[in-house]
Amino acid sequence: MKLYAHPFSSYCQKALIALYEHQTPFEWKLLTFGSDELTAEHAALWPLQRMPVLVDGGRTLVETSIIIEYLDLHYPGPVRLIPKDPRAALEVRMMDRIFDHYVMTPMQKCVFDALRPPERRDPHGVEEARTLLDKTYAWLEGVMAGRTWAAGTDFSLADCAAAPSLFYADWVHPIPPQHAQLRAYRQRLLARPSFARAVEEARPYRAFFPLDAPDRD
Ligand SMILES: N[C@@H](CCC(=O)N[C@@H](CS)C(=O)NCC(=O)O)C(=O)O
Repeated sequence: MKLYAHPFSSYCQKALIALYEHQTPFEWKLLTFGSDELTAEHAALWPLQRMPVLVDGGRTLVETSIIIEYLDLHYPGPVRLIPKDPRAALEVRMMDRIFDHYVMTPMQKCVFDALRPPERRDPHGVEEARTLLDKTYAWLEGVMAGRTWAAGTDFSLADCAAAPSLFYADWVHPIPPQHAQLRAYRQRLLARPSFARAVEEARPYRAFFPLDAPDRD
């Protein structure tokens, strides 16, 4: 299997966590500035040019949630990321969607806005993104009060989505101290070996973060 990805990308980390949890070997196709040949391969595989893309033999997979479903189905490892019980799987998929749409998306809005030239920034959109993060943090605080992992007692697809989204969201819009449950969950994610490995692999790229990367984590 080949993974077209970059270690500092939040969605790439989501897929990497699954690969590391499953202990699935794969070949890195590192998409960096100047990797013109790989960039062209990536664009040919996925014209929308979003990362990551997984290639397994003749099959091309895009969208991290689907990539992780595919890995769980075809390369199951010691940890099952989608529960066998369809009712439990529904909760996992719901939490995965919530982290992607309501944490990852507003977090990316703040980051990508900071990459724009000053005259092309969108302060209103960024303010909306920050308001959405506040609402999501408050909701998650209540949900995580009774849970170890995003969907309950077992680590799952939802935690693969939660880890990079909360990691970077806390950098751009800190989780307030009163949300102790959510902050503790973020710390549990950071201590999980699969995510800790992804964070370490991304550390050399922190200088590229367009907002201040805090000197922690
Ligand atoms: N829904 C997609 C999102 C992928 C995505 O947005 N990836 C970002 C990197 S974190 C990307 O490729 N951005 C490039 C761009 O927006 O042009 C997934 O789950 O894979």
